[in-house]
Amino acid sequence: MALMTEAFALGAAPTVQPAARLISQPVRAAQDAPTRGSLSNSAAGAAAAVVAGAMAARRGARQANARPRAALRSINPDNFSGVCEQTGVTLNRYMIEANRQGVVDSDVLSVFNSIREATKVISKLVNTAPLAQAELLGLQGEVNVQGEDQKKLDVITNDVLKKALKYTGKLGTMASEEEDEPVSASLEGLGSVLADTGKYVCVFDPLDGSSNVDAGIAVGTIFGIFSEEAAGAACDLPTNIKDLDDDQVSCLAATLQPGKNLVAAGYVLYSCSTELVFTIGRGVVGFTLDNSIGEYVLTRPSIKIPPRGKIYSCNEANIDKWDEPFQQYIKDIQMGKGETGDKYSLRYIGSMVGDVHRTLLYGGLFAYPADTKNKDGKLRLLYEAAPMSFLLEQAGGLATTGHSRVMDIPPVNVHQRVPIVLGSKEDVEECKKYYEKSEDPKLKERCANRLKGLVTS
Ligand code: AHM
Ligand code: MG
Repeated sequence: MALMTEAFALGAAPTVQPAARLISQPVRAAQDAPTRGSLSNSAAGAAAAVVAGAMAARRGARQANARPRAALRSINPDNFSGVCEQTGVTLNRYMIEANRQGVVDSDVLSVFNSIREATKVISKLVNTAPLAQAELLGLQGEVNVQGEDQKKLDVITNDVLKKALKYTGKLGTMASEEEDEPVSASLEGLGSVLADTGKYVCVFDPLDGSSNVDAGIAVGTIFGIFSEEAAGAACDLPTNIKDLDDDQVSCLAATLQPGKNLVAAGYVLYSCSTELVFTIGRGVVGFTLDNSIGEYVLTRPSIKIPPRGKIYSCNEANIDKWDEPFQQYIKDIQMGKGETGDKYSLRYIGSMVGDVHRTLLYGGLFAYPADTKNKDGKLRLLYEAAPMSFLLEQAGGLATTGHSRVMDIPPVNVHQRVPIVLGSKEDVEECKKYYEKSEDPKLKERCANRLKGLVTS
């Protein structure tokens, strides 16, 4: 659930929806830009220089600690020496081993420590919300930029995660579904702790699926970690950002990265048990929170999604509004007319984390496609679709918009939406064929534009 009162857009396409109130001038200026990326005029050149300067200053301060990225290597818990027979492999132990093997640096280790502690608190809050009643349940009274009601737990969990991440001292920037714009450490009171040390960008949705939370139904936290260094090369700058101040510019440049730049990503599912599932680019692992010792314990050392499933998961109430290829695909697998000849079953919670978790373990497909009302679907690229796509790919699955790999799409807006179809490799490939056959020129154009960094809604 998002709380923002406005999207923080960069260089939108001519057809972009107007959305400017709070951040006003800088954002409007950026939205007025006809396209992004080319930096051909002098204003753009000056803006680029500002960005480059801000980024370089941050990078320069960190140069001494820079370490080369480790060679690909999987972490095998069977090789850990001296694992406690009582606790098994805790998350802390696992990450320390990953650090020893050079798979993650100590900064990522610190960020994971924060996520671990914050999500334990969120798990407790979600579990005890019915007992706390008015303190934790119900609406906060605000409406976000998408016109959605803000839940009390959205606000509280965002705060828990944000503070935990800030105090690591290892993040330069963070972006949350619950914030209007990326939060640079130096823009807020805690800045002095972070400003000179941060080299990672954390994106997160603290309480995804929160419309379910008052009913005690599964919800989750989604997170992704980018390296700020990678932004310099990959972040295509807008043509008109001269009105942004240096911190804002630096934040945006560091935050708007495609999913393929992710260093780590994962989710925590708050359900019958609390499950932390993540990737650090070496496959996918799953931990379960053992409340008796207050630790995440390794329960799934290597998660691989089955290559085929028999379940599809999407809000079928929208079927008449979906893009035609997705409508046809679903109709076919419902009736056993797909490649396998099996009739697929529908399972849908309406909490992405819960639906993706089941898809990951049982196989099949989860989707939130575009529809006539939401031309880019509902789910957010940066902190929902991209982290989940990284995770699914690392588990042997696929994630696509129907047309392109989600991980390849360059975000131009922190809260940009994207259609998504993810799951078992063969199921997603089958679905993709329906899109490839489509002759709809508008659909093709929308899909192609996304890859070029042009958003249409
Ligand atoms: P939220 O971030 O505001 O909670 O919205 C995201 C959620 C996803 O968890 C879920 O997949 C989707 O919204 C469900 O939407 P719908 O109710 O339209 O099916
Ligand atoms: Mg969400």
